Amino acid sequence: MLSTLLLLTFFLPCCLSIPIVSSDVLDDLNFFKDYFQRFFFIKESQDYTVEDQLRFLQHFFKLEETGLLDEPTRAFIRQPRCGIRDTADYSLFPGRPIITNNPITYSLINYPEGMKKRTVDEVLQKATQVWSSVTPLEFQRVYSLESDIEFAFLAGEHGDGYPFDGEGNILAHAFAPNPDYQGAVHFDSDERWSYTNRGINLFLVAVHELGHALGLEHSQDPDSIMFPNYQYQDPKFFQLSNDDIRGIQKLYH
Ligand code: TQI
Ligand code: CA
Ligand code: ZN
Ligand code: ZN
Repeated sequence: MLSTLLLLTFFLPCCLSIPIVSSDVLDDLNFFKDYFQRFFFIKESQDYTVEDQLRFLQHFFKLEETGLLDEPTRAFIRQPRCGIRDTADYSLFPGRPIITNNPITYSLINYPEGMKKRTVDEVLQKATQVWSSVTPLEFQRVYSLESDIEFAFLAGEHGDGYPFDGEGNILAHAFAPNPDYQGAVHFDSDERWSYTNRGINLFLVAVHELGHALGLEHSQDPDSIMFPNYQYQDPKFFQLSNDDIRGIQKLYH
């Protein structure tokens, strides 16, 4: 029976790349069971003991056949399959540029209309905390022109070749890390910025743009803050997706 299955699985394309449930959520054993079912498509895999399943997988991948969820097996099932595709949806800029200073300093050039200065200050601080909470990074607000990341609210043509476009459409942009230039996050000052669901939520956009400024490109994961679509969610309950965390930790660990 096992050999029939082996044959079947051999004819399956190597990289079906079925997303695996987040490893953090499941313990190793559940992770393995889930992996086995998804990878081998055996509906009746409940009929086999876990030990049989383990031996089967170990045989298939030429690991030592212990029937135990030992370290080599654990490491194996957690690695990206086929070496082609990660389970990740995030992407990085070419050459993987990062900001090498830590703490990273940031400055704020001006404030938007319609929001209290204190709220804006707090929003930016909260946005930096989102990224510092999952990395060794620290952020420090400075009141000088020399900072690693400069935040500003600007309208229309503003001197960097990427003009803003009035209310709507482009909301903001950020420059990928570059050792030769100061990092920057520009917000279109023609948007109605807010800390609520009215207008455009500054916090959500700031988290997204900081992601760019730190080296993340867009993600294909709809739950990611780096997904290229503005979707309001309550900042109070905001959480990075696992994909965001994997992406930023790839750059800063
Ligand atoms: N601004 C784009 C953005 O930041 C500009 C941009 C497109 C960009 N591709 C980029 C910047 C690659 C750096 C690297 O995505 S935007 C959203 C979202 C925008 C969009 O105004 O369209 C957010 C700004 F995700 F909601 F669509 C912020 Cl959060
Ligand atoms: Ca705009
Ligand atoms: Zn700009
Ligand atoms: Zn973006």
